[in-house]
Amino acid sequence: MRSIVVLHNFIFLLLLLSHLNSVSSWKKEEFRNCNQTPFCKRARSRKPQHCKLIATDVTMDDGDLTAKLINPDDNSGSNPLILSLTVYQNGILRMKIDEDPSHNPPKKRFQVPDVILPEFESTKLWLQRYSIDGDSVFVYLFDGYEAVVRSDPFEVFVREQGSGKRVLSFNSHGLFDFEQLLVKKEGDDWEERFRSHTDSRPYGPQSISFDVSFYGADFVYGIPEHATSLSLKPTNGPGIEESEPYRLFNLDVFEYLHESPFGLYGSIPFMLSHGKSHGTSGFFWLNAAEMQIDVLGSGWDAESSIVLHPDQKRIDTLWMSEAGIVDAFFFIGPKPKDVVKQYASVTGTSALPQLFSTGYHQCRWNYRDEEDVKNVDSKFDEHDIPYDVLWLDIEHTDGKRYFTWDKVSFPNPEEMQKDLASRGRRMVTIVDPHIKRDDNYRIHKEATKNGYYVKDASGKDYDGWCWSGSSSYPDMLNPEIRSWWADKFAYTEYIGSTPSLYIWNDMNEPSVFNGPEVTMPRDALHYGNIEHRELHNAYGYYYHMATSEGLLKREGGKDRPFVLSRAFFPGTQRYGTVWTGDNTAEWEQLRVSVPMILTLGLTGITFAGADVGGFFGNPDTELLVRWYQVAAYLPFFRGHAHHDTKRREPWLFGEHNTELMRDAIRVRYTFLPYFYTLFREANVTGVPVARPLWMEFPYDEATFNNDEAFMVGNGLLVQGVYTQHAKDVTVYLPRDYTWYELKTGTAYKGGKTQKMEVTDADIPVFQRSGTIIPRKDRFRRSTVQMENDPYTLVIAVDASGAAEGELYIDDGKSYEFKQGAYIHRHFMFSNGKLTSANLAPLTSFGTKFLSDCTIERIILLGYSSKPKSAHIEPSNHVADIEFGPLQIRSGVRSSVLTIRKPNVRVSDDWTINLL
Ligand code: NBV
Repeated sequence: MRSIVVLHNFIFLLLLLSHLNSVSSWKKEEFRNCNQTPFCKRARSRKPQHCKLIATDVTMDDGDLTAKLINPDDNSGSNPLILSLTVYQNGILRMKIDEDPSHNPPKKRFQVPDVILPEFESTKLWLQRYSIDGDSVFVYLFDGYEAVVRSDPFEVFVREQGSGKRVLSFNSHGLFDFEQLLVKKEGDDWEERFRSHTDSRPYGPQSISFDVSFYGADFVYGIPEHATSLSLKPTNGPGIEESEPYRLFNLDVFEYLHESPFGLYGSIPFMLSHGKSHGTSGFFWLNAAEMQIDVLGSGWDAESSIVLHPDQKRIDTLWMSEAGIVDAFFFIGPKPKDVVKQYASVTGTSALPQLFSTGYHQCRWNYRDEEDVKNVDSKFDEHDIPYDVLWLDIEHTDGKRYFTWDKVSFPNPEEMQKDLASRGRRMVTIVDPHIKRDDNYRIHKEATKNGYYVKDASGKDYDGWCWSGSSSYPDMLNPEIRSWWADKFAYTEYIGSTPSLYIWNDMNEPSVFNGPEVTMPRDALHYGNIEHRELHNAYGYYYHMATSEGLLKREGGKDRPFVLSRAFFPGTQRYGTVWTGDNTAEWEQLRVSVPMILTLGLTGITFAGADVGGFFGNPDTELLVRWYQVAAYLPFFRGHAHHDTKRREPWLFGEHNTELMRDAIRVRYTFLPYFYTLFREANVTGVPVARPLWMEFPYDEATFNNDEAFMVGNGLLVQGVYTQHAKDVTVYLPRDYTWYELKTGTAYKGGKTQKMEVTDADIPVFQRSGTIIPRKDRFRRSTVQMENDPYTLVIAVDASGAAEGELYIDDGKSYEFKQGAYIHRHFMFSNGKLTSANLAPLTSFGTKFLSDCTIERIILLGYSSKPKSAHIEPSNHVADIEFGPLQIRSGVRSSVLTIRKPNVRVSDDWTINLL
């Protein structure tokens, strides 16, 4: 027995060392490429017109249109497939293709539950009419759009009625293929081997693949998570050598590259296209198995005889998945925001975060002990740097048994949290899904006794290696197990936790050090006899969901959860925040963090960020400062570092650099009212906080491919600086607007690419003409201290002298906003008159949110008249006007027109007349 334990420990040490070896970079050989992945290789080798299916037997069933897909020339006895089309409000077409249950397939293929919103299902339009013309069936979709199912060859497309212009199409190139489940007969060998691992594949090959075409598209975007550009480069076609498809397979990738189509920690099979002629459209495939997606370069089909609407520009793509069913959604747009809203109507909008979590977070692997925590916390105050949350990584636990504390380093966790809370700060601890197989560990005992673990192919509790050594993984697909897990966050269960403690879920791909590709074997088994291969990409989603539900439960549903997750899937936005995992302290990684976060926003997950400074390695000071300056404008803002790196808290690099980092963080706090208003917009509509330029300027081609700059809401344009010793940067300011540089108020005409000087003090940020942005300019220690601070409004007028903006305020933590307890104002400026009008519904029921906050300053940019005073109604008060400082940063002074102390309340209706 003892020798087994010693051997185990030895193996564990080896595995750990191989995982910790930070000098080696990305281990290519640990992960399968397409050629080593039989379903991908097969799909990629198929030629256009491979599919011989025709659609027949069209009927109406339950308000849906159904048809059979059969191959009339096939005598092998293969079964028909069932196709169904459903139409939902706002022009959303859903298409499912699955095996025909009446032919008794060996089991039901996995269809991912718990992602599609029930509210969405209820927007289904009950199809009553369709028309058949020759070979095609027509279904009315939406104002001016229809869906068409062509029988032979089988094809589905969406097009404009009348003009016949196509928007999206499926199987136009005949690459559709659907491998049906098989019953094993003697002699069948379906095993797949990769390195030392064997996948038993008990149902044989079960992959699905098809082509999707986006019409009028100049670029395609989306399908995170990859470290790559915002617009997706072609991966296959003439002149593209040795390319890999974009892989969607949630993996713990050690030291990922800054430019690669390989899969990272999360997967969202949702692609958007944008172009000058159609605008924007989207395609989403709800499927949790490994997926590979090719963007096909023009000319990829040169040898094919199919001539597909040559008058319309188009991007073709190939979608391949190892298992599951076709459950696909077509979004017609036609504007960028329409597509993200359509996607959000299916999978949900992002949860409204607590205000504190929109501030700055300080993390490190690890803050060693309570003393360390105290010191770091007090240094922030000493250096006048605001921050809201201090994080504890895996070393805070008793031997990586989550929900416990290392008794030597953290003897008084409650006191520690209360001490932070006394200054309005929160703490986050890590809770990973690998459960230590230790008979004295309560969680393990309960999970074993109740049969709550994922099973291996033989039916035993799956046992893999992770931080905690030999570990098992709760089967989060099962709602009962999720509920059990959620209960673990009760204060009486998670001893040492307090209401100011929130959670971080790491390693939930799931990461298994000794598993194939550092994850769980595909033939492991979940609740309902679902194979891990069918569920893989959603495991982390269910884990995140259960944790988030735990935080909700512990406060009786009153406190909004904050849970950061590394793995993600469609719907994750409803449960929490995501970060881009283990990046590296390199300039190129700072650069790629921007398109990665923008892509997450486009695909639903707006509350996302990257480790500031880079997780692996030591950033040089300049890189660290630039990273703060860029990340201050991205939705989730957290500094984090690997334990092998040098300490890098903002005060460790000399007074000048401390000042630069302080400024960057303070600017973020200044804009928190604006960020929070945008988070509210994201919560209501699905439109992200950080947006690619083309989302705001969809007609301006110069923006389509730009991923070095981004918009925060519709008002701020942020241009990152991604090179060392930069003296200037090239900035494109979208046309038709004037842009006001944030710190100086200098105006620039849009429509031009220009070189702008930069210093180490900041990166170029501009406010767009026509917008009003709310700020809080007084510097405090954290969001809590800012609560009663007065606001500043910055008005940047457009060519007609007008501007508008919004401000949303609530208690920042509870769900009372759902009962109408919030303030939502609309500010309008025109003809020298600023009005504040209510946007919140006037409810006579529910609670009200009250605020005594006032507006202490109004800054006008680009206003050419020279008024002498500001007359306020209804109070009749007169406020002074002066040419005052543009107070965004200590030391910077620039004269702009300022209305001083209007002192109007944010909750009231008022008008200010400039006279
Ligand atoms: O828990 C330790 C780290 C964590 O700091 C990091 O943020 C995660 O992405 N974790 C990964 C596990 C080990 C990484 C080498």
